[in-house]
Amino acid sequence: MRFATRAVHVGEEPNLKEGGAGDVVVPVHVSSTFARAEVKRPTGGYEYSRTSNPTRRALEEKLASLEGAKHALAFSSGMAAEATLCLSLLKKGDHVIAFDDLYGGTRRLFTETLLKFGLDFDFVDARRTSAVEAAIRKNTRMVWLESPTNPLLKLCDIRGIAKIAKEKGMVTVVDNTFASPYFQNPLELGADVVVHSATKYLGGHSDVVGGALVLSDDDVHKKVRFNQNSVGAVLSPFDCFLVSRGIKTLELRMERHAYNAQRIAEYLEGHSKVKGVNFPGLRSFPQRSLATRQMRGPGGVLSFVFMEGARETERTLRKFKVFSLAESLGGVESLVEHPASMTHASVPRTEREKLGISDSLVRLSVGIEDIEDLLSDLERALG
Ligand code: P1T
Repeated sequence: MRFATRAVHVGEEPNLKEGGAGDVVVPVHVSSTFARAEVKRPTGGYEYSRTSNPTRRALEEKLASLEGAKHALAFSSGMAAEATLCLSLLKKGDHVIAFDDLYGGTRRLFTETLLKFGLDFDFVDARRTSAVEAAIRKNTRMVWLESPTNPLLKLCDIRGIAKIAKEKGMVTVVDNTFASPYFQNPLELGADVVVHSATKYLGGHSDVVGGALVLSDDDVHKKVRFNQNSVGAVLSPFDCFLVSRGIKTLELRMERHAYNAQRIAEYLEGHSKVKGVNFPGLRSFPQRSLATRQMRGPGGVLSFVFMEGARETERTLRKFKVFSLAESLGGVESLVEHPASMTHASVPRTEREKLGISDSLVRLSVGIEDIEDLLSDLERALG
């Protein structure tokens, strides 16, 4: 089955057996526990909802299908998924190589939470595969990538890096939140684990916080599943329903997000108050050939450098009317934000500036509204 069909149907096949109601939408199983007929064996395969739940199971099947994977696990946030993955695969003394441009919260998890447990991190410019290779140590266990990155939309060669990592026995993790499974499937490129903030395109409506891990290796799955139950940061049944519902329109939404973002990127590129635009769909995008090789579309997030300084940038951000000034991305509504003071405020200033996250950088999550209204809003705000 093709993507849009799987997005609608996988995990939600109606139960037409005797006694099944035939729901075309998986029911929200709110029960925290499940009764059994015998002491030693759960009758329907379910025991307790932290361990597993039928609504969560349905979502996990859908997620695995969309990433072409064997397994998926749904968490209470993207950060919960990331933390559980690290707890499952790393131990004291291990070294991780991470892309230096990452969501600020991921960087904070590494440098402020996990560092305390004796893990070591190196942040490298993974646009150059050779920089990743040069950072490998004897104790390197994991390579952590985002592609495209948040907020600068940098790409890395997932296939090339995963190949090197595999040869050295390291796990390659790719945060696929920005592309969504509609535009990119990192496991097909050789990655081992895909991370999603389901809060973004998967949920799609800014009404749920969730996360996911998607993978095919049975051993890794066993470890992560054990720790998902042990740590307990699972997605609630109602939130699983919301994410499953969101995914059904993922293809339609992503097509519109990408179309609107392309129009806006091209408009901004020609604007006299804009110094540069970061968007994989632009002809001028420096990694254009890599983008067309590993992605099926550019996504709906872009960032641009405003010609003005910090104060004028802040003043401009307050002038938007259709775009809301807010963190997050991937919802149907357009959002504008200031990475240096919002999503990436936890990254030290010197590091931010080195990466290109200046006080004049603005990030847009382009929604699915009418493009003419979005362009007028930009014109008014920048004008
Ligand atoms: O917010 P949460 O669901 O916990 O997901 C964290 C996360 C992980 N990975 C990427 C690439 C992300 O962008 C995020 C969350 N990002 C934002 C809230 C933001 O505005 O960038």
